Amino acid sequence: MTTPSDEDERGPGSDPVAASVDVVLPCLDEAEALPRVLERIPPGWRALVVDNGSTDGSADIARRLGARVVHEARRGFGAACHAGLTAATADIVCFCDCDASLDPADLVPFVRRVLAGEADLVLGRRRPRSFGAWPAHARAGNLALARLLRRRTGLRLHDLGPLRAARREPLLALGLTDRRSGYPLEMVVRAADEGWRVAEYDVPYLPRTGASKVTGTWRGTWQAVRDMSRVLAEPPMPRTELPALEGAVR
Ligand SMILES: Nc1nc2c(ncn2[C@@H]2O[C@H](COP(=O)(O)OP(=O)(O)O)[C@@H](O)[C@H]2O)c(=O)[nH]1
Ligand SMILES: [Mg+2]
Repeated sequence: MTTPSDEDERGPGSDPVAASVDVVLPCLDEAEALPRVLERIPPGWRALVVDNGSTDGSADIARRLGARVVHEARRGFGAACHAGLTAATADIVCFCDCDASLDPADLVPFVRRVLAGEADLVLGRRRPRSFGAWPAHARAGNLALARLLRRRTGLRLHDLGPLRAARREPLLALGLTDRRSGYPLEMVVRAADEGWRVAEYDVPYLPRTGASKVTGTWRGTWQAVRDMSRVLAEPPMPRTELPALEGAVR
């Protein structure tokens, strides 16, 4: 597990990494946050905004700001993420929420790590910068989940954050099936079952812009708990043939 000490690796002004990178941005009514998120996409990377029937003009704003817009009729965080992954064409695919709580420029060191062949999946550990950035119940739930994940997979992660990077083809080959709130957890569980090296970087977490669709509501939280419990209850998938991997975070 790594905590970056090189602050200058961050920010859109730094060397953007010579690789093809698509950033998948699940979006449900994020008109207010979109401009701030899209202006932080590192130069040369492509933004894929996955719109799930927003009614606030998010899709038009994203298009006007130069993003490619993918439409996904089926509601759900996982449905949006997976539609983005399926539509992506780059070697590396990143994921970032579209609510301005996370900075896509923080993905630069993640991508470097994947390109260097040092990790197969890199996750951002959310570090709140202010009181209220992360509701207490969401934070506690996430910590409990990290413990359950450790028991199930051996991975010692602190968070199951939405800021991520991995290679596109192996990600698709994980065959993720959850299309709701279990998707981020299923990605990590299946990656662990396949012997992927999973790394974690600290990233600042800011109060979101606009209203929460998932953990900021009781219904969203309840659904997330149900979806994630289902993922953890699934028996491990038979491991596919992979080259020997060393240095997994276990
Ligand atoms: N496309 C799509 N995006 C969603 C859906 N639910 C949530 N999102 C997006 O997923 C991201 C995370 O949702 P958010 O409301 O911030 O969840 P929270 O961080 O748990 O409060 C945001 O960018 C949302 O717009 C959905 O059903 N479809
Ligand atoms: Mg959020």
